Amino acid sequence: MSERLEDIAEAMVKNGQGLLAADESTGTIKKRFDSIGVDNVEENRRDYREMLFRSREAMDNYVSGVILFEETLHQKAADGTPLVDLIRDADAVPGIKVDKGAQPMPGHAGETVTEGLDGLRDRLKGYYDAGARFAKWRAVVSIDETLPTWGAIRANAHALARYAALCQEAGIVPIVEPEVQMDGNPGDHSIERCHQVTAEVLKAVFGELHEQDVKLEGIVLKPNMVVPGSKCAVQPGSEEVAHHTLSVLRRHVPSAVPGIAFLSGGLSDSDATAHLAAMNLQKDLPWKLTYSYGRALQAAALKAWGGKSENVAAAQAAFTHRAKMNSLAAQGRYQPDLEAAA
Ligand code: 5MM
Repeated sequence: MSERLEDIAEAMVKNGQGLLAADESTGTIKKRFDSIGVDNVEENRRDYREMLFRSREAMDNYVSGVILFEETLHQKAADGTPLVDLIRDADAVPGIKVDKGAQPMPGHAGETVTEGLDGLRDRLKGYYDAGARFAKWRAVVSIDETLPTWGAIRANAHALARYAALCQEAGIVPIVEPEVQMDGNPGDHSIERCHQVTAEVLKAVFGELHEQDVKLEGIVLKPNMVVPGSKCAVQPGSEEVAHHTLSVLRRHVPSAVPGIAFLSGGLSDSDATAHLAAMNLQKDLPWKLTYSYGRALQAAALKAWGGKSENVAAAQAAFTHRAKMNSLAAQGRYQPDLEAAA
């Protein structure tokens, strides 16, 4: 594997492949496990993630990299193989979530700022030695009729840029993830409001990246798609989502950025795939458009697994199917009838 930031970033978004976001913190994976009645203990977290990383067809063909939670970066499979080696063996890049979570922002009711900059330079050295070649930091942007405030946008953009600069210094590609929430509170905003807020946020983020001399060729952007809130009465089709999303991205994301890997943000599996496919029908895009999905890649596999070893093959098949559909979407070759055929 090449060590140039540009080459790592290119490898993360290479044609038809995308990222598996498996970096649920211990609290978030508890919610996922609660939904299938599985105890949130280290062994179960290991078994679940090992099951995903041993899905050879998916990992070899559709997954370019995996975002890990710190525990997983250092964890070994049941037979003693480091989980990082399973990822590398599939020619995928191991990555690490380095933020410490979105915390309430003082003086800004209903808004958060992501923490984790203190000591990050030293932590990054350790992550690099453990095999991570990219990192992820997620800023969470609240949205309603009056939020976000400029103060929260600016604080989060500043932190994202400081994180990105530190990553590049350490030889690690930063995934820059500013997430305008789809299923926040109250979550009934229109697609036009999401368009407006996403544009403001990206403008601020790229302004800060520029001011802090972050090399755009060595980042991957992980934004939300431009969609209405999940409780909005009007839910558009994929063509409209693609139109709004591409219009914002074209105005605010420089062409030096090699790739954009969307989050799924609570979209259904099929919507996450269909929206990505609609965008990739455009042929003249300056960046690769792919996926960095957590829920939209894992939900079906999690349900099929249910914590039982006898279900591993079925869960791997479910994961492989979703990864394949999204890979086709990233190439503009997805058709909804492929879902039924499978
Ligand atoms: C996999 O979930 C990630 C970690 O979330 P927590 O820090 O809350 O545990 C999350 O950042 C994820 O990488 C992105 O939101 C994308 O996941 P989705 O499910 O939105 O595609």
